[in-house]
Amino acid sequence: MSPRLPLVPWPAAVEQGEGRVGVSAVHVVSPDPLRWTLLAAELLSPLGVTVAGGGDLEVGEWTVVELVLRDDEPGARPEPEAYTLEVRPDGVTVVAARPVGLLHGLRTFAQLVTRELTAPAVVVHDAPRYPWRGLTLDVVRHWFGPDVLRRVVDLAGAYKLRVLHLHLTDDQGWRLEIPSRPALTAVSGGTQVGGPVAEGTRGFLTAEEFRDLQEYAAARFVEIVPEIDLPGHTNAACHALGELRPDGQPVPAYGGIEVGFSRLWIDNPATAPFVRDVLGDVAAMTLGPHVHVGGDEALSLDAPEYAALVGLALDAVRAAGKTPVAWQEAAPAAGSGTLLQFWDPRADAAPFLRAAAAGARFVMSPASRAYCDMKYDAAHPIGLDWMGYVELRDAYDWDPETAVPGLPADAVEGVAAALWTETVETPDHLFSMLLPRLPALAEVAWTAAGGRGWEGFRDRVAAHPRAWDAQGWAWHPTPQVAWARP
Ligand code: TNX
Repeated sequence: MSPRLPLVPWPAAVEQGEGRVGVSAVHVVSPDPLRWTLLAAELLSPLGVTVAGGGDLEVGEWTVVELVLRDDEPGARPEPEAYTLEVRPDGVTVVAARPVGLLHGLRTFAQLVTRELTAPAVVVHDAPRYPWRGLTLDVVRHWFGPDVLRRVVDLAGAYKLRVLHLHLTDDQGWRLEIPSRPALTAVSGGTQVGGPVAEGTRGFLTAEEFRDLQEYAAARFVEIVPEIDLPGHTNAACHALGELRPDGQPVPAYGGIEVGFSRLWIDNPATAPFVRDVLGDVAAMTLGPHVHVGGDEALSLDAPEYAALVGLALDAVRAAGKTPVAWQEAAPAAGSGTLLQFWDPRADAAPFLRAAAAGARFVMSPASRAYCDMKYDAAHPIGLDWMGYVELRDAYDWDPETAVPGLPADAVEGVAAALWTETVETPDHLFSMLLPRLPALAEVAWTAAGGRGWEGFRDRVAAHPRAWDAQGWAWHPTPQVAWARP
């Protein structure tokens, strides 16, 4: 172990070498120079590195960063995201079987660049523990538009996350244009907690903006997973479409932060066409393989009606050719090919064990660890505290395999941080709730339990604010870390 290198998440294997390389100007040599030079510049220019690529190799001051795709390497790791990064006094090489591995290698390299624009000689062999490494972001309670969402993709990517799950519908608003039900955004697109969204903002993603955002994310190997939350959390839908109500009358808009009061009705003839059309439209607009159907906190439904409505949603997603994801409450309706997102550790585990036995897999977001909307401590001005406080060490010091007692380890698909935005009103609020907890959760998801530890993480993350400041990402200086001087 080389605890001095400020790498987060900590790699599978690190061998420190002799000497350093100067990286004030690098020339990227790669299979697709335009694409890789731009990606390298995005990571390295904010640190002060000059990045060039393509054309004839320049001599002199330029350090070569060579990216090599080698899918036939004998003895290559079978893991699809694996990479090898070699930093030598005479240059830098990343080798990977797939493009995502090349980008991971570049991201690791970027974390080695010092203020003096050098990097230490090192060989890193790396691959993640879990494939699902995600962030769940609520853009309903407070609206964050495409520009902020692209910055969130950059942050997620910097810590090698693969999934940005957007919570797009809730009681307070509807944030994605739906071709078959334009009233959803026409009526409920501009409301949020406390009233209307900021003047001059639309309050939702058009189909085109959603596509552009997914393409931006996909170019950085991040999948956008849209969530349409059913059958609870549906006040905005029932505000836009009175037909969803038993009396056919639309409900008023809702700007508070209570949960559990809104719902759909299985015996209303408008319900099934609504669920099928909306999820069919969303699936058709989604580039990635997953669609999240919510299913949480439907507190005013009895179990049979809840199961029928969730079953309808899961079937609609499957019929549209996607893999459904749902919150843990959907466990009784979930089987093989369904992903369940665990969030409330107070719940009885028995339904989760049955769902796992039926073939469901789990994304771990226990609120006591992964909820970045909990306050860091009692004095923190932003956040909720219904699950207590989540200090940095709480976010770090846990194992996804034991999050649900009795769940088989091989039922764990991965880990997702979550940021609900009832009290998160500005981009600075948003980033400072994620930093530094998101890097902690990214390491939980990436690094094997035996390969990491709190003291090491605490010391490594201390050097990261230089990159956060360079990107303009606000962060919370928790006293649990001796932050490097600015
Ligand atoms: C629970 S977590 C919710 C959200 C709230 C969050 C606040 C989950 C699946 N549902 O509706 O925003 O708590 O922490």
